[in-house]
Amino acid sequence: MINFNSFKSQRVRKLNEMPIKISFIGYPAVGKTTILKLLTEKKINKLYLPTQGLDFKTVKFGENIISLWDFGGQKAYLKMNLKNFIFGSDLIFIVTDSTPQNVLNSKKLIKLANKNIGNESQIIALANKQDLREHIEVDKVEKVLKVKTFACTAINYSERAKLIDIIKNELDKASIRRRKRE
Ligand SMILES: Nc1nc2c(ncn2[C@@H]2O[C@H](COP(=O)(O)OP(=O)(O)O)[C@@H](O)[C@H]2O)c(=O)[nH]1
Ligand SMILES: [Mg+2]
Repeated sequence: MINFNSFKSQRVRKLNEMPIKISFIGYPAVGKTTILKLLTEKKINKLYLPTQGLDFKTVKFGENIISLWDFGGQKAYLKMNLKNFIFGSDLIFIVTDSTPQNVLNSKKLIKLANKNIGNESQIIALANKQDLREHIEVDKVEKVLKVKTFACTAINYSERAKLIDIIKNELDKASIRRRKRE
């Protein structure tokens, strides 16, 4: 069981302020919905149900309300809507399924995201589906994407703690960035 109370002391944002926003961006079927389920629920349905447009979930980490945004879709749709979608994100996760083609395409998403964010947001990548035989190793994915990249296998419930740790660490850094701006 994860102890969300460990987030308590951080007070990244107070409850009456805007919730922390974390966006998950990636092409269809890379695992965004599965990652959100990993963070919010216990049971993961392995059946693939494509997300229409965007999906949104809220979790409470200690005193912090965090909104998780699952934003997928085909290239044209992503391109058109990315700016509005990621607006105000504290963290932006670019999710890739760790196949060569998808990693290259995800690099374009990062470029697009970079054009549309201010210094309030941090872009991080998740190299998902590391369990599959054809996966690219995380350090190679990172070299291509040129943003901090973490390995991930979202269908393994045991990866939940790791993912929560990543988010916790990145939110710490985000709160430092925010304090510096204030
Ligand atoms: N082998 C494997 N399959 C995964 C992993 N993560 C997600 N999937 C599967 O990939 C499919 C698409 O996942 P989904 O989360 O719906 O993708 P989304 O379109 O990005 O939201 C589903 O069948 C998932 O069960 C993973 O780490 N490994
Ligand atoms: Mg989805």
